[in-house]
Amino acid sequence: MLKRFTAVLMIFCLVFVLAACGDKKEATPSDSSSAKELITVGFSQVGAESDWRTANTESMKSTFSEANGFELIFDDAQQKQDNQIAAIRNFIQQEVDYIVLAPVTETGWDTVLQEAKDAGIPVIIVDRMVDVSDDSLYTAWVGSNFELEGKKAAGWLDAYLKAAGKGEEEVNIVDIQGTIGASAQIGRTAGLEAGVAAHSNWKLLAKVSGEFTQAKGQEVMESLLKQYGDQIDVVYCENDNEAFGAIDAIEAAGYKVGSDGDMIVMSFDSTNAGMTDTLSGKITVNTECNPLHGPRVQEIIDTLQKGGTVDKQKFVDEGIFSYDNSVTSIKVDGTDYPVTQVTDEVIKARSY
Ligand code: GYE
Repeated sequence: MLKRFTAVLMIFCLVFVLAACGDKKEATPSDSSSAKELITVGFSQVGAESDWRTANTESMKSTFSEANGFELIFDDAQQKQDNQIAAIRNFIQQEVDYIVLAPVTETGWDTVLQEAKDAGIPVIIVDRMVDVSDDSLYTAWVGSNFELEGKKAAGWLDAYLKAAGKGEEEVNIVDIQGTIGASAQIGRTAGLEAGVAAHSNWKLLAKVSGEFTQAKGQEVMESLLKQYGDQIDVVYCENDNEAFGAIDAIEAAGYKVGSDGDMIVMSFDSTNAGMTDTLSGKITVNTECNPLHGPRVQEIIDTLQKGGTVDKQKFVDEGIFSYDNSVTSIKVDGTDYPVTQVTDEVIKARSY
């Protein structure tokens, strides 16, 4: 009996010693096994075309840091889908734990996302959407309601013109669109077009892509001014950087922007620089698009890690900011949205 007890005790001690060794091993910071515990995320970013994009990249990089338990493999696709497809294939080869994709345009993803699915790697889509034949090719999407953004902007224009006593006047609009085929372009253009369709006195003179960049926004505006000159009343820019370029072109041509000028500029994103131009009145209205998606994507990954289920699609809440207070609220599809007048405090309270 005593013999048996001694044997059990010895086994118990041995297990204890081994367990202690195991603990010690895990606690050693220099041990390479601790690096393996990082969750590897491959992120294919569109590019660096705008202030919004820079803020988005920063949000992703600061969230998916080693300190937070991640190893981030970041790829800048320079606005080219082919580069994004190559990056995803590379992530698959590296056997990352998750693929995060901010797609440049909506279509053309079926094949490569099928490859990721076959490799068993969950794909999270962020910002713009993908248009795929099979929804199971991605796990979740988080981003903005771009069509709602466009409808809000058109709703603001309607209320603004009415408040200025110009509700019945003929209004000539030019649309400097984003990258054609990107969700942000599709939704914002659609929102404006719905507004034009609902107003017999609104005329869309032209719609041309400014590729979401300042340089292209300026170039496009220069040619629109050559073609239409002072017939233009409203310049609808589908992001802040296009608005910066358009404003430069308008001023260089000798026109004044703003509600007391020759034409008003409408914009999207509400980045810090965009809000500064809204405060000065160069941009009359700025519809917000929030780029801080890092923590939102992390929440999805955290839930998946715990074996939980996530929303297939999640929209972000966003505001609308104006230079003056002639419009304080707008109604879109039966819902009221407040319009906030930009002040120094409003800008200071924001982080991008
Ligand atoms: O509005 C623009 C950027 O997809 C929401 O892309 C994003 C858009 C954003 O280049 O500035």
